Amino acid sequence: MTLALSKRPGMTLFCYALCCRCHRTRLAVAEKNIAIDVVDVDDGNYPEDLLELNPYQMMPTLVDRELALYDSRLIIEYIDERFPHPPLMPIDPVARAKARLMLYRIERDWYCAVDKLERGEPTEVAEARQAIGDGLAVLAPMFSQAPYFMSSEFTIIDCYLAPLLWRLRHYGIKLPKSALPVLKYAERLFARPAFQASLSEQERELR
Ligand SMILES: N[C@@H](CCC(=O)N[C@@H](CS)C(=O)NCC(=O)O)C(=O)O
Repeated sequence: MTLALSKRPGMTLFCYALCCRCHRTRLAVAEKNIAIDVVDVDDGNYPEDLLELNPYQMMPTLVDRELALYDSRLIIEYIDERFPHPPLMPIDPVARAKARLMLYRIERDWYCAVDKLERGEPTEVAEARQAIGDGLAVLAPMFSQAPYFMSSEFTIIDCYLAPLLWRLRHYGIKLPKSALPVLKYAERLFARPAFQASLSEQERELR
């Protein structure tokens, strides 16, 4: 007998093992170092009541007692507000707006390209590979200005970038030599204990 979701004692995050939006959510949770049950629902292995709680049947989905939350961005923002330390969002309103704009751009330009890499026609796949590679190369100088993306501390933007960078080789994206700062930045992210803790077994095997 499975436990009804709303009766689960703590928080549960339902994820796919290889989805990069699930990965960014697992990473935010790992950075907060909170006790949370992460459940893989690959192969349509959803608990029945999850289907009732999430009309879109998309992962990730977070269940925290009576709250069922879907959409990785909403989940990450909720986790950041419920567990404020260490903060993932800047405090100042202008800096927060800039961070949100950057998240919007990463989602629109790169995560949507990842969707095409995973499910698109061959021409779309080639275009998506090119878009991510060129985009990272253009931004390369920004990755050497601070240990994290434009910040001395790890932020929500790093949560979004890390899953993409972990998958570059898997997606066949080669960066030019001029993008070396991006690769160095990626190694700094991958070395974080929280990043290592965020990886599913299948993700670990991607590299
Ligand atoms: N905007 C949503 C999109 C989530 C999404 O597209 N999830 C995919 C996996 S990457 C999904 O669950 N697709 C339905 C399915 O595979 O059954 C988010 O950021 O969480």
